[in-house]
Amino acid sequence: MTNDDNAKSGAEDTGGRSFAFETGSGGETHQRVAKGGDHADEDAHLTTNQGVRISDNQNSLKSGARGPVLLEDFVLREKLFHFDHERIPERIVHARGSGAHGTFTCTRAVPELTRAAPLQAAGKETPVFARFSTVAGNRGSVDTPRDVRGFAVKFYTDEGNWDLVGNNCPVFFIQDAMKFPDLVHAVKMEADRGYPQATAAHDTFWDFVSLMPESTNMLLWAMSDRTIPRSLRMMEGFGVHTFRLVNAEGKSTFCKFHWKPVLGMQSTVWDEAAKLQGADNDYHRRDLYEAIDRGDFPAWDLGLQTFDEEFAAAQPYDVLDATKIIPEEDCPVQIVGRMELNRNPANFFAETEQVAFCPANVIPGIDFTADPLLHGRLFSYLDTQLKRLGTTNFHQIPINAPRCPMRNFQRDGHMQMMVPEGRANYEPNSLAMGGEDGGPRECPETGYTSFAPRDIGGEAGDSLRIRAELFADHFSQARQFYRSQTPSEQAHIVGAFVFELSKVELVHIRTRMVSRLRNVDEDLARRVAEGLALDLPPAAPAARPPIDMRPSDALSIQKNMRRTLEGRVVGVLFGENTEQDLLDELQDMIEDAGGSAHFVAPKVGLGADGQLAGSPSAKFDAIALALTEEDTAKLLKEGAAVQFVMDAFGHLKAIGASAGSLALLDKAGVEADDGVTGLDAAFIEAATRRFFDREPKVRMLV
Ligand code: HDD
Repeated sequence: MTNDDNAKSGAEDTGGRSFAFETGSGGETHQRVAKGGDHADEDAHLTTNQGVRISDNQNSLKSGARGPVLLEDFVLREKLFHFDHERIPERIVHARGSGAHGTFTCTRAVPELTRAAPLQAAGKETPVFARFSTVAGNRGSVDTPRDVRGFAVKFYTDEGNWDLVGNNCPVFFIQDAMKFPDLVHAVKMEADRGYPQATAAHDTFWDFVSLMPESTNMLLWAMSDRTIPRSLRMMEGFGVHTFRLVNAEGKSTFCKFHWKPVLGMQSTVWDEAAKLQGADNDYHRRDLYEAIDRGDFPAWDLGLQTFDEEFAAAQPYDVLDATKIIPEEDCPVQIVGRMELNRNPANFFAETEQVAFCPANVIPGIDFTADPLLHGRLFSYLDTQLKRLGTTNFHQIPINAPRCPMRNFQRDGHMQMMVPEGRANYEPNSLAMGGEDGGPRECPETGYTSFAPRDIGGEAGDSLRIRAELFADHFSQARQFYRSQTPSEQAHIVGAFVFELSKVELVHIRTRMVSRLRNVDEDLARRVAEGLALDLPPAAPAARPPIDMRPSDALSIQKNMRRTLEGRVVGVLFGENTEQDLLDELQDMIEDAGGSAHFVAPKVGLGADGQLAGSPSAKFDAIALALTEEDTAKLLKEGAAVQFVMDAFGHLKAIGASAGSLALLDKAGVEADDGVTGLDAAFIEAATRRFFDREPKVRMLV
């Protein structure tokens, strides 16, 4: 056998896709991109990392056709060496995430509040990269567990990178960074058994939080529908902490950051989220990617809640306490800009995995307050990148590199990519006087200066391991949150507590948690206890008795939902005998209303986007049954078809049905209501919403 024969026996030639490296266009980030090869192109040859052309990518070098592999095979050794080291440590929290590039456009300049570059002029555009994540699960875990979602945005501003590293809930579990490692240990899989994955529903989490009354407000958020979003595109984001805006005159204003989704907020119901987990591990990642891919760019408005010290001092909570919100009714959110995500990452690892966020990345015009949780974060995020990305030079990775000039005297370190010229690697120096490049100098007028007066909570004082007095009110806002929800949302919160605490094996933990809930709301505690078949325990002692705050409509998802088909998907089930005209008509109606149609059939070859068994209705916002009587008769014997309809009804979705499909509705136990329509305009109208009043028919609510 000749070498040529050998090559042929290894693999078919698939067109020679090879990877040549070139400097990306624009050059600002020195991004290196791989592109497909073309044999005609000189650069298209497969090479080693040393640039040596590879003649055979199928066979290792052997001593004879049946002999051992030779150690001298540098092509094989280099390939395996690189492969063996492809994985880097995952993030200790927020390991599973999805990201996208986009643009932030200022819609209302606020120079009176801040000198931050992106907010100086209406119309000003700033490139961004956003990453959304679950918190507890590992990198390979699923997208739809009940979990808080990370909402991190890197603004590549003219004055440096500004990272707004927030969540989709505006409060946090703990008040002091000292407790973060304990919280994370408790929520992740249990130390001895290595499970459960990606869920808080287990003993150690509830043990910890039931012993930490400060977590109560966040627990209410976590047990609400906020943590089972329908789409990453349909959730709010929050900077959580009180930050400080500083204007050009040095005047400071306190600020909370909000992201409001243009598509409106939308969540799933719990059974739907659980079924999505089985249907598609990548449900949110795919949804984000596909939306951007088809040009349906997700967008959020950036809002500011701004206030002064007088306002802060007048509130019954401490604005430095990250377990508290500032109700929007007391301090309105002013919209100052819009973020649109309009470009998928070209490479998941290079961008979404290697992006490194850090709350300490601020720019002139943005500063910190003395929130003790924030201060721990200012250390932790920089520190973790050394472990994860392996070098202090991680800021040179294209996704992390600023897009404005970056010059200093920091030098060397692992994976140094820059080649600074000359002798100037210290300052002050007078090398310029000798005709050499002396390097950059500090800029007192335009450089970052920390806000000087250390006011609220930041007064210098004795060194004490202590918290401010109002931090001890653990329940007033949890109560406000519960009482601000619709009855259906309250039932979901009760259901979530019952579900999670039912997974807790140690009964004393369940009991302790319910005793805390009595401080929040007696109705909530009683219903959870009933759902657990637990005798109502006495209320836990409260460090500070809760007060009754005014309910806030802004805290409810259902009160703020947008009735629209935009960004929503309708699942259309059809069969062998369905007229193409009907499908075309449905598609037009759905698309005219801003939605998209996903066609499902028992056999994919019928022209469907998905096969029935792999396309449960949990994946869609509404379903249309475009079946003839003959098709329906066959599908009555198909469990997946019956489940398709039963779940859509149970998940409170609109169901549009052709006359021929009615037998399937009956078999699935569908009862007539406003959400069950024909395949007409009424269906399109119904598809813009969920039918929460249907819920008592399909679920035993405690
Ligand atoms: Fe954190 C990652 C959000 C408290 C320490 N955090 C991380 C990410 C988000 C948040 C969105 C993922 C960023 C990405 O996509 O890469 N974290 C929050 C919010 C908090 C918070 C909103 C409370 C208001 N975090 C917090 C504390 C500490 C950390 C108190 C430690 C003292 N967080 C980290 C970390 C991570 C992280 C361990 C893991 C990976 C990373 O930073 O880059 O350093």
